[in-house]
Amino acid sequence: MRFSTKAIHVGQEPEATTGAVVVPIFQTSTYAQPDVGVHKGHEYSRTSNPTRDAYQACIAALENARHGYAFGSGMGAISTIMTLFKAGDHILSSDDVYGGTFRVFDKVFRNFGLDYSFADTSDLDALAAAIRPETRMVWIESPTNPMLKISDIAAIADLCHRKGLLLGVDNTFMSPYFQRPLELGADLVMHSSTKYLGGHSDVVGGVVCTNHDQVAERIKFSQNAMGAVMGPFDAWLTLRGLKTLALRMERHQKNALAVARFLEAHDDVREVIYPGLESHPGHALQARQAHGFGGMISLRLKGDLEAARRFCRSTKLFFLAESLGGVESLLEHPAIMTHASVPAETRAALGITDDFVRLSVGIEDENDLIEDLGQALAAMRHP
Ligand code: P1T
Repeated sequence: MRFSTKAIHVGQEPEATTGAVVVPIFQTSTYAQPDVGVHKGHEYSRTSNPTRDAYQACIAALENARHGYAFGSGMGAISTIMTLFKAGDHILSSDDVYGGTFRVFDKVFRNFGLDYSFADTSDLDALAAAIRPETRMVWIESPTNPMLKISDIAAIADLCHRKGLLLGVDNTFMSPYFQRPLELGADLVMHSSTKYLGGHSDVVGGVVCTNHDQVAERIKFSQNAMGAVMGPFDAWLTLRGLKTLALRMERHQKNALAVARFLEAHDDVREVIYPGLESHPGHALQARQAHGFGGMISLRLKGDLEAARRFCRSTKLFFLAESLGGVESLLEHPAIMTHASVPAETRAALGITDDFVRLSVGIEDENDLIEDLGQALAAMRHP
């Protein structure tokens, strides 16, 4: 079965008792048992739920994984992955990751004795030099949030496996439609399903997929033991989102390329960062390892913080909001919003400056989006 067919059929047989073609929302916490210790496949919804099972089967199939586990948020998924490790273990992470990812590593799991360091994983030598004897996992985003740096997933997987390390990839920005890290050798793939998988900005969730049976056993155990599970209605919404993932991703990308070209030619924009532009340093690598470039664009404006604020509050179709990957276009100011928990010096070193803005390009008409950005740039220049 191919991608778009899997998205609509895997885990989604007509319901056994009624023939309903849509997987029902099994909004139940528990299941009546015919006898003590005898059950019909489900005992308690933290452990398993039929709606969540259907979604997990589908997303695992889309990532070409044997196992998928759904969580109440992307952070819940990442936190559960951390239970694979013990005090003294070291995790080497991309330096440019979502602010909340940095925060949970730095402010939560360090307190439990896990150690973290951060490197530019788009530079294989820098990554190799940062591996320590205690390193157990390399954790990357590619493209990174928000600088959209591209890391060579297959080369990193190779390096990790030679050294006995796991490679985990946060694939949120690509979705499995454009990039399937397990096929490139990664051991774990994770998503904030709040973004492209759900796709409609109406549900928060996270997911972990793997083909590594021992890792899967432990994630499944921790999913139940820690309990950061996705609820049935949220699983249903996300499964519904998956059905149109392929169509939406194509449109996100088409719109993003049009918007990126418009911004690249605009006098009030200093720099446009979009992996689909030939000017992006990771363009060729992205073209090789992925099936597309996605819908996220970062840009540097010609102006200071006040100018960036004026730009951000002047768009009408692009809502000023955190998050990404929904049908509606969003924009945000990473230094003040999504990456405020990253220390100021680190932000400066990464290039998350006051003039830096991130766009999540939605699936509206590209001409309306371009007009909206054009009028906001005019409002920025002429307050
Ligand atoms: O928000 P949540 O579902 O818990 O997922 C966290 C997360 C993990 N990984 C990446 C790459 C992410 O972008 C996110 C969430 N990001 C935003 C809310 C944002 O605006 O960047």
